Amino acid sequence: MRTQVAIIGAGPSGLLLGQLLAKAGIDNVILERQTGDYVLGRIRAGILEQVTVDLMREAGVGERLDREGIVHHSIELVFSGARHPIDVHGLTGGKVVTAYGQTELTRDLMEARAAAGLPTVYEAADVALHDFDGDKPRLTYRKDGQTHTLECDFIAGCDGFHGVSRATVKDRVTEYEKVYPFGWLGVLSETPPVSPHAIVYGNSERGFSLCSMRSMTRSRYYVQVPVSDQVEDWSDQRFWDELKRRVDPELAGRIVTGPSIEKSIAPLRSFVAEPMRFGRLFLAGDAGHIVPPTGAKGLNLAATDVKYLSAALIEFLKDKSPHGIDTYSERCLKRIWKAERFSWWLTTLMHRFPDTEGFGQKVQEAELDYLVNSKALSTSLAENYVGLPL
Ligand code: RFL
Ligand code: PHB
Repeated sequence: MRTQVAIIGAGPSGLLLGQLLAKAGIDNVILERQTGDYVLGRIRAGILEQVTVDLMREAGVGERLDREGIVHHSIELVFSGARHPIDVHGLTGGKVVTAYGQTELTRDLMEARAAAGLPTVYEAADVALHDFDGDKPRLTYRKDGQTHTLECDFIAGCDGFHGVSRATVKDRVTEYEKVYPFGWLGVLSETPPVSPHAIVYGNSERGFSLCSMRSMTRSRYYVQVPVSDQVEDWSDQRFWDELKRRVDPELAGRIVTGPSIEKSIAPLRSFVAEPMRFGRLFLAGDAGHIVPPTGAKGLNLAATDVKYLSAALIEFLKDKSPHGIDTYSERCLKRIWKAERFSWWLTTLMHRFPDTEGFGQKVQEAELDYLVNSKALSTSLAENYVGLPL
């Protein structure tokens, strides 16, 4: 088999890239290790920046997102037992974020890909990358007991943090990493969100909490837990009790509880691999970088990588201009490090760190009090939250 761009991974990065390339008349094949259902079963992000929404529209898959996505004009911060709104819309001259689940975005992209007859090989095992330093790269993989070869002009490594792409160039990357001493326990429930107009981020002596949503009837909540905790340690009842203890009493009284339809623990990590280009191999999305979810930046960064990468590949394959691919890594990393900084800062401000104890808590509360009363710091939070300009 031969294609122009071989894409590894059918997560948001790989699917969005495939769609943008196909729209420009560039053929591509996606190899995905898992089944489509497995990919759709992973509950992850929920908040989209305007650039991500615009990119979905540009890819021709914005219709349901425009219809069902819920626009948020503000976020709320809870600390010291009281809630404080941050008017993101007002502070950024009219910018907003949109609540729309990663599952839905992935489903829209998968359906559009299938409808356009674009090839995706699910359950492709042992994907291996070859000859990407020359101009005839290829991938090999196993499927149905046979080994297959996919020849291509370029390889896009969109295979997430645990993928094979970055692992293949491990001795050529510089890795920057910070692992946090806690994780997020997330619960999805078929209950109306506690705050349909804002995402609520909470700092408390018991640890971080987050009240988010997927729709007017579906909620997503998180609490900070020790990394050593197992999902089995957390009954639904224990989760709801803990969440209510971490927010102000008025909000706690409004939380509608119900059975969890998904419950999982995610570790928190900041990670950047530099560079993001190796000859004719490019890393995009979680394959190249991870942010802790506190700033809601992971999927949005993946989308901007893909925006730059699709433009660069189109420029090269259509106009023979190497400028885009030559500057891809540098352009992405500039934006990535700003999002890394923001995600690290918000994580540090909002979570309970085992080693700083009471002193750390007091300093956080002082900074939060300063933040909600300072237009300068509130504006900084707001403009980072909606996404810095490209
Ligand atoms: P993905 O989604 O991990 O997809 C990679 C795909 O590659 C496949 N794969 C392989 N395929 C073939 N061969 C191999 N050897 C392969 N190895 C892996 C995998 O099966 C998979 O299908 O990466 P991608 O596409 O770069 O997308 C990144 C996003 O998924 C991620 O950044 C976000 O989910 C992060 N994130 C959030 N981002 C936001 O922008 N806003 C949010 O509100 C937000 N909330 C979150 C989040 C992530 C979370 N978790 C669980 C980490 C909340 C949470 C709890
Ligand atoms: C989510 O809805 O899953 C979500 C929202 C905001 C975040 C992280 C996750 O910062």
